[in-house]
Amino acid sequence: MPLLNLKNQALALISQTVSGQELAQLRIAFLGRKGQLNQVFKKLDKVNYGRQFNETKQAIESALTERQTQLTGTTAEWFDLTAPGQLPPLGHLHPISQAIAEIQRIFEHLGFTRVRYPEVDWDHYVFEALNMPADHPARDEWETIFIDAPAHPKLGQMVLTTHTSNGQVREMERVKKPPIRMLNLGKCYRRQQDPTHTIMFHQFEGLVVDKGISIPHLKGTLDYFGRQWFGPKIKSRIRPFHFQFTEPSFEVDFTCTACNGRGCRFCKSGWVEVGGAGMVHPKVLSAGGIDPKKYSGFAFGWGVERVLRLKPGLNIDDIRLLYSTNQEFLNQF
Ligand code: FA5
Repeated sequence: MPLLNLKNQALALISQTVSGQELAQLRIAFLGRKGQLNQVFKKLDKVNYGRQFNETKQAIESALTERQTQLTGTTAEWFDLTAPGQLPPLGHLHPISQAIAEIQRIFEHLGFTRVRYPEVDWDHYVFEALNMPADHPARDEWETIFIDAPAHPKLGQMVLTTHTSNGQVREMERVKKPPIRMLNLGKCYRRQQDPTHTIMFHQFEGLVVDKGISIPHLKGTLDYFGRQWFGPKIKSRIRPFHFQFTEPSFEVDFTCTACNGRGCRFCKSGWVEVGGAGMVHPKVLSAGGIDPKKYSGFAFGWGVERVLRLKPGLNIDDIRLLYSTNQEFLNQF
């Protein structure tokens, strides 16, 4: 009976407390070494009341803990000064910006100089000087977006650049005398939209003009880029094609990194195309003021999104994701 009375008394007092301090005092008063529980227990027969003693102690302890939670909302008031702080979320460069920096680094190793030419350029640099005179059917392929502005008397209408090849004649005019080793990397625009095409995309254009430049120089550059970008096992091939501004012209393929060239759902044939290339057409050299009898050159133009989607381990099915605000996708880079 004395233990039961003590328990009831303690629980009643605990339920009336209004602060943590009062609770702490009650804890000492009832459960402390010289507290009431021990005092009462001293006078009792230890063998018969042992179990009841433990039950009383536990009941008072849990009443104290429960009241503590009610009063403060936490079981313990403490603040860990050593806990690491919460970092604010950090952003990073967009995957295309990262790709551009890496492509630039690779070509700088070969002595190429990065240049930038206008995104909105005259018809002359985008078509005319590249051996595509007005009304030439080859112009149809470029899905061009025209600017609604008065035409220049000599340079023609303004267009959003459909390819970075507009930099070829601009670079010849800037450098005037070869050697030229240009990397023109910039935005291009075409009226296209599907999983592998976007209205705005990026191309990187190489142009090398000097004495004695031939196709093996092009193939060597291509292979160097392939090994640096995709890895040492990559293979490349050039296939005959047609561009108005190169002769001969090629399309450039690399082995698919998803299946190592065996052929899969992603590539079908084991090869994936990254862009065009060829030996600079004599008419283009002449348009840039360079004598085609003395000099020759190669050029290539490949898609940044295209080479990025093929990077080992990425295999991006839909490049439109790159220009979405899908954080789950973008945060992976
Ligand atoms: C050209 O644009 C030529 N100017 C390339 C060239 C340069 C040939 C120098 C010879 C000498 P093409 O239209 O095939 O070629 O485009 C080249 C690459 O740009 C494509 O293979 C693809 O990788 C990329 N590309 C083209 N259109 C789009 C698009 N709408 N979205 C994303 N990438 C594109």
